[in-house]
Amino acid sequence: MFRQIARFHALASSKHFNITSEIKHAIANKQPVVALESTIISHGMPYPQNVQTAQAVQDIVRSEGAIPATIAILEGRVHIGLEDEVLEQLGKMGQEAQKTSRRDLALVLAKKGSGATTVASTMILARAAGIPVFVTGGIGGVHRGADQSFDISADLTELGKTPVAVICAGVKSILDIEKTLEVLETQGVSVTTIGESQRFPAFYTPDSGFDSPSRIDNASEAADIIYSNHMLELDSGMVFAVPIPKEQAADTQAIQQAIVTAITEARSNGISGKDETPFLLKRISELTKGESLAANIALVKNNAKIGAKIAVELSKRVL
Ligand code: PSU
Ligand code: MN
Repeated sequence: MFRQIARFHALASSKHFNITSEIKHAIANKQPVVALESTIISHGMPYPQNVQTAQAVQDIVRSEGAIPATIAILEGRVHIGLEDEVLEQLGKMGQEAQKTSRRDLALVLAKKGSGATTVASTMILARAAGIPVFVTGGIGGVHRGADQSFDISADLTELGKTPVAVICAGVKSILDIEKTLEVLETQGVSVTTIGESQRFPAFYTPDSGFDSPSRIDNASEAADIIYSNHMLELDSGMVFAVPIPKEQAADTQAIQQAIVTAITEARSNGISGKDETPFLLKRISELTKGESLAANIALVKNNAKIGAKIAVELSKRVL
């Protein structure tokens, strides 16, 4: 008998979780639900575009027939599904909110704190709640210069051990994409580009210059792969990379230039660790006069559309 993954684990039924009744009902009835992270709201984009984008993403998920489940930690409780006021609050807090990855989860909960969840921690909490599909903008990866700094995102190791499918626009070229793909292979994470191109996308732009380990045409094939992963009880995550549509992609040269400048600034200002990704995103947006932000918003919406379709397809297969 296949493991039933679209179900609450004991943890999610505890007092530490606050799951909206709509989401609870959907999971219990094996209806499609899409998990969404909150660091992208607090640290990934400026206010008010962050809140507007989060809301638009939720609407897109609904229009495709799935239920959005945005995840964050509020006053020591895990919230799955956020009220509009809470989303607004989180968006306004911006970088004041605590960026909460795997290592931070226990601390934030124990101190009854609040925090925005990263890809890694959103995967952990989505899994506990029985949500197998998660949409975001981009995942963390191996930072450039990691041979010296050892800065490799906890997203990658989480993908190696938590069975949630992450739909993203690839990995930003502020990171070392080639090494990121290598680490994902080491972690046993299946990486698949959805669409015509064999290339793994680079977030703001559709082609990173590196081939994706595999390629499929549509959401239905993605659901087949997720289903097989669960059937085999591999317990590892999956990356589905959706290239940003060409019309919405940023100008490659302008982005490259901005990335080089932003990385140089980060180094000379001693910015590293968990502060590096938010700093780079903000500076690249400033340096490209909002062009990167526009691309970021467009790609998240595009991912939401495909991710919701995947959740709908997956719900047709018995989980
Ligand atoms: N990439 C983006 N936007 C983001 C992030 C990554 O384009 O907001 C966030 C995600 O929450 C991701 C985290 O999980 O940054 C990775 O941070 P780090 O590199 O510190 O692990
Ligand atoms: Mn890091």
